[in-house]
Amino acid sequence: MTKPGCLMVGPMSENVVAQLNALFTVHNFWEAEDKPAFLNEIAPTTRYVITPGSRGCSAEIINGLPGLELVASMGVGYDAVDVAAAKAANVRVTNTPDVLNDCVAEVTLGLMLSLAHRIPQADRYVREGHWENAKYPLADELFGRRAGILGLGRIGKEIARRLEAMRMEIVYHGRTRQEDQPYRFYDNLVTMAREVDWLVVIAPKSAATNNIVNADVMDALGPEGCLVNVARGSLVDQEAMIALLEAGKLGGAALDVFAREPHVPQRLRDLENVVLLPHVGSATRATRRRMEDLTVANLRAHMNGEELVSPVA
Ligand code: NAP
Ligand code: 8YV
Repeated sequence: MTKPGCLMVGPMSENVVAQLNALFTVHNFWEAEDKPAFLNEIAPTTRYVITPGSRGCSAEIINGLPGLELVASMGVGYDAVDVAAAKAANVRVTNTPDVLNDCVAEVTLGLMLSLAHRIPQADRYVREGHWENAKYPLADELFGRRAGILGLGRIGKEIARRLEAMRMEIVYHGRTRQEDQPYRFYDNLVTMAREVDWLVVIAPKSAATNNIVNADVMDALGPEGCLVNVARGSLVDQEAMIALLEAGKLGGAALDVFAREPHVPQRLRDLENVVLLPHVGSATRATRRRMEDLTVANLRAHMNGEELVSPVA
């Protein structure tokens, strides 16, 4: 029996490719020079798309493959998949929730400890030999501070647990109060920002969250306040953030995500009161393996006529 076609939008790991080759005829989209012609050519036999979350799946791909049944996206955030186009074409979409919660929460804690204790700068201080001449300046700590979580979802809750272990006070903002949560709820983000020391952003990218952390929110966080973004760059007004950090009106920022990745503006890279990571929230071998396997498990389930493991709503 001939294997159905699966379009791979961007390069994926050997583990994924090996599993896909056993099930499908795999088509590498990123290598095609004439993409519309390529889609045309593979359309008659292609029922599946697999994609790294960062690349997603455009309406052009979805509409260019009339036999498409499922888009399996690797990542919990599926903002790069045109879900409206998929829905209109009766194409299912899956993502990879939960399997990365602990990893992203750990990285968030690492970012916060790094910014408070100035760990990257202190490391540089030793490497560059400055310790021989003078003591390193005093830093700050998480203990006793209040953290406001914007987006107390699957990952937000794991971050909260870890910050509790740091003996921080936790509060949160979202569209709805979660009665089963022990933390104080704020229905207004500016009010929460005014009353916390740290604002941790971990809500999905959407039209509603675009620049949700605007100049007013960051002003309210203030010169002693620290911003942490592990969600998507689009949730923070990056220009306003840089201006406030430069002016000392925002205390610091710890960032895993940016407005135009992988571009990070020079003005941001020049600042001392920031810690910058190249979008590595889920980038460990074990977590990526779990994400990969879940992505393929969804394809396999659909092929076998079973329930999808993790469909998006
Ligand atoms: P989740 O379980 O769906 O939680 C999202 C939270 O955001 C919910 O508590 C939700 O609460 C809140 N939210 C949604 N829309 C909102 C709005 N308009 N205003 C305020 N709050 C809103 O998602 P998750 O699995 O924790 O993942 C969250 C996001 O993290 C992903 O979408 C992804 O973009 C990002 N992420 C980044 C990395 C990385 O590598 N840096 C890794 C994984 C995930 P309400 O429904 O009450 O509003
Ligand atoms: C990855 C992520 O960068 O899951 C997400 O939403 O942002 C990260 O885990 C990426 O999506 C992996 O393809």
